[in-house]
Amino acid sequence: MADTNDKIKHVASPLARQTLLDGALTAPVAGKRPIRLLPWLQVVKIGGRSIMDRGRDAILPIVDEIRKLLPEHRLLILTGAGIRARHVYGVGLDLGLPVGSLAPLAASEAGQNGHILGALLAPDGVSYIEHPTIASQLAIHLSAARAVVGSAFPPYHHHEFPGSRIPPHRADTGAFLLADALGAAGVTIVEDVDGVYTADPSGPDGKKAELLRETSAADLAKFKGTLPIDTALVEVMATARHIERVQVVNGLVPGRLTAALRGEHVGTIIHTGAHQG
Ligand code: GWN
Ligand code: ATP
Repeated sequence: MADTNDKIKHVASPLARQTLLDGALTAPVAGKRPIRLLPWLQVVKIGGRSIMDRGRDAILPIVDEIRKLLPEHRLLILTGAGIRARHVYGVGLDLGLPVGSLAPLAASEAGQNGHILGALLAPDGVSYIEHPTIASQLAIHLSAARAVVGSAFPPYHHHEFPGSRIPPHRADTGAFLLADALGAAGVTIVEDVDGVYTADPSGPDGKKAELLRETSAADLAKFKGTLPIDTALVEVMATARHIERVQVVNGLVPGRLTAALRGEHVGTIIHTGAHQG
């Protein structure tokens, strides 16, 4: 057989001759900030339990607010899972299902909530788009419409981390991961509380709970007690590449989402680990 090696061109690759496990070796190549793919995009996460489960009283005012925001912003609206996911967790856990089986079951409710919101915004040219479409055709859809709706739940499916029985990467985490990967302009998390409090305002110590107007992922990592956002989001925010802050706002108060998207401080601002420069 003829020796063809001398005809093969060498392709120079800076990472070809070293392990990818040594950060010191990869840093000169991989240490740079990634480009912002959609720097004009605003990501809005709508709570599943906190907003969608409340039905028309909570959903219709938000739909109205989003409709009015369309001329001003280009939006990726992502919905969370709510009560139906909690029910499926209950049934699945009782049966002993692993976390990797529960993750897609819960995720499907986030998608259902997105389909509901997408249907209500259809007269304004807004549609629900699927996870694979978000992954590969978001830009073209946002060229055709001012906003699209999708599921906030990240599709970890059977790859979900087995550290806990309830899937740790839920809708808040999924919305943030997407926004950071896209280099979006901002992330707003819409809940049924004014922001992050020192304790759950609906819990036993609710009367004493104080609103934290401003906090950081580093401080929340040390926070004792419950939060209105996924714990995994706090971890992910620490290593963010683009998104420097997230605002948690009350979607039951008309105008709060609009104000937040205009850059006003109307909820809790959480500073991430990402820095400009
Ligand atoms: O089904 O409501 O997308 O956008 O995580 O996967 O569990 O899927 O397993 O394109 O790919 O239920 O079918 O469902 O919510 O996630 O979608 O209607 O493969 O449009 O088929 O990454 O929507 O769904 O639940 O988001 O969050 O067909 Mo649904 Mo979800 Mo639709 Mo999607 Mo999962 Mo797909 Mo997927 Mo699955
Ligand atoms: P999903 O979209 O995953 O369903 P969600 O965003 O709709 O979630 P929850 O997970 O229910 O909403 O989180 C919001 C709730 O968190 C609030 O209604 C509040 O009672 C509760 N909560 C717990 N701890 C705190 C806290 N420290 N500060 C504010 N709210 C808190």
